[in-house]
Amino acid sequence: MISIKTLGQFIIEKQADFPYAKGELSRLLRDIGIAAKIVNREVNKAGLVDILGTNGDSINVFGENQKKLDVYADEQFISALKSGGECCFVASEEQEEGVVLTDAGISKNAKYIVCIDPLDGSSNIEVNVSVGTIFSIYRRKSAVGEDITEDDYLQTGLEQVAAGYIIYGSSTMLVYTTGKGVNGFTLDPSIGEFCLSHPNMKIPETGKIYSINEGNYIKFPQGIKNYIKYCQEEDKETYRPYTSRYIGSMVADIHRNLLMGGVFIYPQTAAQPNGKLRLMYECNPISFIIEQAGGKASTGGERILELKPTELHQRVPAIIGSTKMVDKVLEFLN
Ligand code: P6P
Repeated sequence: MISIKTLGQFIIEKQADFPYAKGELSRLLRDIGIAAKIVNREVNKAGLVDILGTNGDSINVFGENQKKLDVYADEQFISALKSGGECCFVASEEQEEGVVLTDAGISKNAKYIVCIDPLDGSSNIEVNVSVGTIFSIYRRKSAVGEDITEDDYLQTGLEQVAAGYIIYGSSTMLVYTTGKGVNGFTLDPSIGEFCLSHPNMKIPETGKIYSINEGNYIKFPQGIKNYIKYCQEEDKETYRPYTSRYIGSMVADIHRNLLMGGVFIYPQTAAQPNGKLRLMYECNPISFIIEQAGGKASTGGERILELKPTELHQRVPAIIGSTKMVDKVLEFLN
């Protein structure tokens, strides 16, 4: 008889890892899990109901047409965090400014900050390709009752209390870390619970998959061009040529590389000197997870988790994955 361990049971069990924990982080993770199940329900039937297409003429902070599911996912996560009462401030890709929740009464004593990309890769929804949610959790610096300041939500990735992603794919999984390893849970729709399916996830120290949008090849720094050529050379000893796999949905590319080994690269270009991916709710949480799984995450110049953020929606170049593959990319860059 296989024993099922639900996300809720696991969170409570692991609460013992934090001697001073009073359950707030456990409840916060539970709230995120609830919103994930609601978003999953809509993502899974996106083709069936009028929830595709853009949300009227509303655009997000980057001038991109917000798809209805982007807006829906944003609303669901913020609503779950507000009603859960453990989060005092949410920074979302879909919101130009952060959302203060302490005015919502029950959250006035909340001590956690959440940075979230509610539905990353949403342009893939209409073609039925996996999309994801990425979240990062910090402890507020200011005292309960004080106003939320930039110091609360512009913290380095090293200060994350927890981070995770949900991948809405052939199955829906929630993968998260609290700094004591990485664990993956698969949603069992028949009981509506995320069940532990991938305990203590570790990324292979090397691999044979490189993930990069080679359509941008001519704009890449020379070191990245040289690395791509390196991946394509014949060399039995290092299992080259590698396989190129790029979905265009960060959570899906990262999840595959976490399981099989590989390196995901979104470098800077002349047009995008800081790359495309956002630090606070894409690269920091993913880097925390990958480092906790034994991998590496660099901008090409420095460790992503050590970056001191200056803006909520700032972008950073990203080289994330199996340690030996990231090191090889850094060799070509430096
Ligand atoms: P490109 C999706 O829009 C996203 O933010 C990530 O999920 C993904 O890795 C990247 O952008 C894809 O960008 O420029 O290759 O289409």
